[in-house]
Amino acid sequence: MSAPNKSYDPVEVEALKPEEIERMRDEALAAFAAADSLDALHEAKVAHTGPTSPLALANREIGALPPHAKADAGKRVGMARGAVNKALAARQAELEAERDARVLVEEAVDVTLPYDRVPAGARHPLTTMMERVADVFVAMGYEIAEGPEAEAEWFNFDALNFTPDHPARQMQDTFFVRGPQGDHGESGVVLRTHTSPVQARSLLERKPPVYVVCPGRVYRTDELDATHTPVFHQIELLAVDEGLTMADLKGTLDHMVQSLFGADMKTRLRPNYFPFTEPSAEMDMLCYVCKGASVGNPDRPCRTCSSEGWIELGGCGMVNPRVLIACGVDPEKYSGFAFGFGIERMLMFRHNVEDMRDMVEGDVRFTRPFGMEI
Ligand code: FA5
Repeated sequence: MSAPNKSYDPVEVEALKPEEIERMRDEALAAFAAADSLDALHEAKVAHTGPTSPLALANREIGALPPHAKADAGKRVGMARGAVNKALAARQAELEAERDARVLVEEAVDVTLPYDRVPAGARHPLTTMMERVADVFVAMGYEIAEGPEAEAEWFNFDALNFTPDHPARQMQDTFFVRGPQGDHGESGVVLRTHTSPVQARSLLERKPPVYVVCPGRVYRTDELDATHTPVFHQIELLAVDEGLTMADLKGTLDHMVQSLFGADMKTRLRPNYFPFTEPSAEMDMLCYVCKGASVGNPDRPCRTCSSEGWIELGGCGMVNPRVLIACGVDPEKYSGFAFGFGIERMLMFRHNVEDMRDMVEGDVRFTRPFGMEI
């Protein structure tokens, strides 16, 4: 900044000459008018109104003027700066309005366009049902156990006390993959006909106490019809510990149906035969729709249980001591219970599915109503 100048002549201070101030003002106005974007306007603003702009520098010169000249120069520079700021604000408003109008056009959403027709996937109800059942037992401390679907005949039959001439081994039930091999009769291979071989695998892999639940796919040479499929799913449960009795089995079954179908549910057992359990039973659960009220009551027929009041679930029983021995478990010390049932059948009565074929044909119109449950 110049030192105070007693013999001041404004004309001599170049930066404060009227025509010089006008030139600075006009240059600023022209730069603002030429700015075609907010970024360009910002650059022009810094150049023409910033601390090192010509008008700001001229303004500083005023301070060095003698008092009588200050007012005149100050007025000139002030008017020029006022005009520049006004033009800047006007151009800023103009460019912002242009930007807003452009954004409205560019980001417009046509709400009449068809929605995205690629639906998010959902899991098959058989999968979610199997997990739901398994979760009941995982919550009680059971472990999930697995076994192969192409299973050694020994695990599928022999270890489970199926005698060599048991009808279940015959071709009408079992898909045989490979017959016995070699001179020592190495076990043949079958597609497992039930999840029970996982009982034997679990007992050989673990030391008692054993508490496992095994969901899985099984195969039988059944024709595909409304109530059968050659590939279906079972869930198996095995508990082996000291002092387990049929009462533990019954309590576990009751807990399962109460968890899945409601607190007022119960089960009943009917005598049956399985080679790997002794005694064995068929397990039924109370019909969760009519709760037995349809029995002998023609005015209140129930489609779910055919007015029988009970729905058949599957098989169960106390683990046969011969199975424990085959798997190296001392039957004098340990006892166990097991049960197994079909998931397709459970899905059928739980959701009133009339034809099992709907579950395997892969039509999304069947699975969609089950929703996005995960
Ligand atoms: C068994 O498979 C025994 N392993 C169950 C068991 C486990 C008993 C543990 C004792 C202790 P079963 O052959 O009855 O039992 O079959 C069990 C269930 O599988 C049936 O109740 C039925 O729900 C289902 N099931 C059988 N065959 C088919 C099929 N072709 N299609 C769909 N589900 C089937």
